[in-house]
Amino acid sequence: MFITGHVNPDADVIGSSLAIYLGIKKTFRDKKIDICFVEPPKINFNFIPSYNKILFTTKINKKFDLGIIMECSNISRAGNIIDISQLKRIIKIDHHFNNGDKKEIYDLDIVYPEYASCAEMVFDIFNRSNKVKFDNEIALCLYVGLVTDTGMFQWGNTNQFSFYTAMKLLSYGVDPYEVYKNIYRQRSYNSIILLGKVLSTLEVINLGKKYKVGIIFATNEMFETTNTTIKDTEDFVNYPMNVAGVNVGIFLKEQKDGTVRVSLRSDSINVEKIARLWSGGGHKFAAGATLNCTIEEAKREIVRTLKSMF
Ligand SMILES: [Mn+2]
Repeated sequence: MFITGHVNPDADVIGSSLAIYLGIKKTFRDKKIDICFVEPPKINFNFIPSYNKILFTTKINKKFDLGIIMECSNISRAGNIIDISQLKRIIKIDHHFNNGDKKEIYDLDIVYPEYASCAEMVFDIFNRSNKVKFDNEIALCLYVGLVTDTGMFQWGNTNQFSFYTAMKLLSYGVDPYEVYKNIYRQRSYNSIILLGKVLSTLEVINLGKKYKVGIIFATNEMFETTNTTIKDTEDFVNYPMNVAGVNVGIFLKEQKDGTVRVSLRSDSINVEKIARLWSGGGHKFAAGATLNCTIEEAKREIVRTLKSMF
């Protein structure tokens, strides 16, 4: 059996993949499972149980009886780690809207965008199966995905089921403060200095009468002078949203190849639709795209587009 998930893996895809790995390993002891990702995550997830069982590799050549593809709105999001012809059967589990994926390649296509995280989907699947026994390790894997994908139960996707799942997971001994420390209190000194520079670029612009956009950006020069990389900017996009009245937060990152990575957040505007204008995607209130231009041009283009919409 083979498990993989999307490129640039986050805590949800890592945690829910490991929960599946552990759930199946512990239930069917003789099952051989390869859990592989095309690249390592940007932040350290060593504390997630069985994290050391993940193989990070660009290509897998073996064949498998079953492949589970986690959180890929399109199979290409797995980064070509495997060809579907190497998998006899394929299951996909995702809480994002399908993005141009062909349904017929999956034997089971489990996509429910109403779930806040893959972790909750895996919890629900195991819970309904009555076969997999939850324990502290599986619960911790899932809790990590749940807490990060809901922004610590603060984002708009958080719902009753998120809290219900959290309650159940905590009953297996998960310590929320330990998880919080392991995820949110691991910042390097340099990344805080970078944050200061990035925040000083903040600009708030009115869009019509109702909406306000807050924009920040990071240039290659900022990364160089603070000895940081894009990996150090994980949650920067959320900061503009902290300004009173701002409904759209935008973070522009200059990338090494000269393109600009745009992250969009909102609490009231469908930014996924906006990201699509530049062939990007994501969720209704959290999306991203890449623009092939300078930061200044990207900023102008985005503000112009937003102004024309509102
Ligand atoms: Mn997720």
